[in-house]
Amino acid sequence: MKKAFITGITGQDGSYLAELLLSKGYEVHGMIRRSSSFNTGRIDHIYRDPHEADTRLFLHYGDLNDASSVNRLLREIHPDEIYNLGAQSHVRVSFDVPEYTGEVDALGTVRILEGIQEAGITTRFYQASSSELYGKVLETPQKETTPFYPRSPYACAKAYAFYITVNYRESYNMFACNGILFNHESPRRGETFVTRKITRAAARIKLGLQDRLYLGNLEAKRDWGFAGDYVEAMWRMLQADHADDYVVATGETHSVREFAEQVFASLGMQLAWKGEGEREQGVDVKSGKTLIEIDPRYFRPAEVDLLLGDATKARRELGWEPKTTFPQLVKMMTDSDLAIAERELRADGK
Ligand code: NDP
Ligand code: GDR
Repeated sequence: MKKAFITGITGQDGSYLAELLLSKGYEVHGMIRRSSSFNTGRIDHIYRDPHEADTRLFLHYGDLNDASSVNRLLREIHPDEIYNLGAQSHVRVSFDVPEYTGEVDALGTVRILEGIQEAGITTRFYQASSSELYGKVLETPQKETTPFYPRSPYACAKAYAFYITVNYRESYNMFACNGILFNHESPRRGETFVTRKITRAAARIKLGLQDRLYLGNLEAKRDWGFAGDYVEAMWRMLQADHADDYVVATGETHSVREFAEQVFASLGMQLAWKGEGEREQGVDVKSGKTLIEIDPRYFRPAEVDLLLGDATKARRELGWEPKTTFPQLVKMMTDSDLAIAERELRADGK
């Protein structure tokens, strides 16, 4: 039985990847952080009591900021595959906590790579690299050969992680890959990322639980895919004959404005836009009510305007293709948040 070790198992991608690896017969070990409140909500449905005979999912306390915990887990688990998904993953927040973001996202990566060396284990390593590396657009669509131009402390930290992964591959002949993943979303997406923020707010507005949604830059364009499809690409990278770096994307781009329009329309609210800049508002055509307002606090000191990925290499060499279309993704997330809002309404006794 193959053993996998996942950092960031409690996050969006970690939960889908753990499901995928368990379905393929792996024994899965995940690093979790001590938290004052429960942080395992995304994996509770696959977790079994460790005393049960056929348990294959094991959780271990650790932290990417704590090299001794990383080293201990690598020595004890001896994984065949390591997926480094753990990160302070919010781009806007990285401007507030730049040093911490560097500690976890950049140095956390070298802690694992060095831990592999120290433990003397042979393993395959996946690094969660990001389309944020492309930042300021130098070429469209972006592919593996497009130069990087990071635009946030998050992206700068991920640039270090990208290059240190390449460096350990070249220096020590380690099987280490970077997946340069474009934005991917799901009903399990964190509530402060823009897609989930929109689907959650639109569902709550529809049911009268909330009046308004406050957003930042509506013009930013992203290549949005489904997280469930993207974890398959991570796994395929580690099954390949040789280690390499791959772009994973859908090849379609949409603006934040367009995403919002589609979500609200799917709930029967057609948006019309009034005003300009920070005064712009999204108004429901039927009722005339203002549903969306701009709040400058959500603007970033430096923005990434346009992301559009070319995943030809992943298709050609890994046989990977996205399965979920943009309208399917919008529907999946909106339906899920509507069901959550309905439960909230019932719990309120309204
Ligand atoms: P999430 O924010 O949903 O999950 C991040 C995970 O990292 C959580 O499990 C979190 O734990 C864990 N974590 C945070 N800090 C630490 C730490 N100090 N030590 C150990 N674990 C830590 O991110 P996603 O699932 O969306 O993304 C997974 C990875 O892929 C991240 O590295 C992200 O930067 C990268 N990425 C994501 C993309 C996307 O569109 N989703 C695109 C490209 C790259 P806790 O639950 O306790 O907070
Ligand atoms: P991103 O995702 O920064 O691309 O990083 P996010 O959903 O946070 O932002 C996407 C775009 O939407 C604009 N935006 C807003 N964003 C947020 N969060 N909240 C708002 O209210 C809002 N209004 C407009 C942003 O300015 C931005 O242009 C994600 C993360 O998962 C990273 O970890 C990952 O590496 C990249 O995707 C690829």
